[in-house]
Amino acid sequence: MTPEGLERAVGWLADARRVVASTGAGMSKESGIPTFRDALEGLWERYDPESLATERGFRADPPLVWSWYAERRRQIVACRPHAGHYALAEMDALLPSLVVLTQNIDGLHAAAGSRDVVELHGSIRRVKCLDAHHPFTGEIPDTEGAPPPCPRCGSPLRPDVVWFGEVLPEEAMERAWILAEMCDVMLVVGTSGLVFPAADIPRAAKAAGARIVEVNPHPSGITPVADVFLRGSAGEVLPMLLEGLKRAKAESGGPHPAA
Ligand code: BV8
Repeated sequence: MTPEGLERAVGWLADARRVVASTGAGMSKESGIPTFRDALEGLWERYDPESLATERGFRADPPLVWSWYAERRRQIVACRPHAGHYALAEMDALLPSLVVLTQNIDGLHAAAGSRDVVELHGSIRRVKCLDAHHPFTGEIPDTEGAPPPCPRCGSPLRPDVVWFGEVLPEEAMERAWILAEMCDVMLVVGTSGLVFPAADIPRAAKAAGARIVEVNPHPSGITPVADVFLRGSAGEVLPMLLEGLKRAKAESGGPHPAA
């Protein structure tokens, strides 16, 4: 990452009226949550997430998929946001408008204090039933084996996440496309840009004239449309962007322009 690249990104953020952060699994890696590109470990190493994270996979073996999510949920609820999550949350007060669009299901952006988070792929912290999508309001049973039945209709409970082959939440996607059209800067953090339609959102923002700033230790499917590629991890780069933004706002003196 060059100092010039960082300064250019800070300048765009400081001048922006509307900023959108678009985050993927790499955003949570430093909180201890493996990414999808990381090979599954232990019991799960012989499974492919794309086969487990599907309705077909669940119907074929409900106990296997329910147990996989129970294991991931246990892992995730023990994890905490890292400096990158907190830096993004602190930007809320420095920017006229900041919305976080996340592919992550771990809830760490909200836990760090980000006030406007759109969960494109749902949340592992919620469950619903398979056949009627009745929301389950109790404490999620931390059980292995067969998924518990929905108290309302008896259909097996499943995680309230978007599986491969399932459409994303309509309201979330409508908002995401509008934000992509309207934002001045999109900060794309920790995504390989391989899963759609989420991967199309930065491309839509670019086509609408937004500056694309990418944060990733490696090039990704988004890098070709990035105006600045900040090579590095979320936990190291986002705090640097925050410090630069604080300096720029102090130098400009004035409050940020209304969104
Ligand atoms: C859809 C929730 C319409 C579940 C997830 C066949 C049939 C149906 C659809 C398709 C099909 N073939 C293709 C599709 C489309 C499919 C798709 O895109 N497939 C891909 C594999 C090609 N999409 C869908 O199915 C979507 N729905 O299209 O519906 C439809 C309906 C019916 C029929 C046709 C169409 C639904 C997609 C959502 C799936 N659910 N998650 C769960 O988590 O269990 S996806 C899941 O994987 C994540 O949410 C995330 O979106 C994705 C992983 O991507 P990333 O987040 O980018 O993470 P990844 O591991 O890939 O990369 C990590 C990055 O971080 C790397 O770049 C790395 O360098 C970087 N990194 C590492 N460390 C750090 C870091 N960055 C910063 N800091 C660090 N420290």
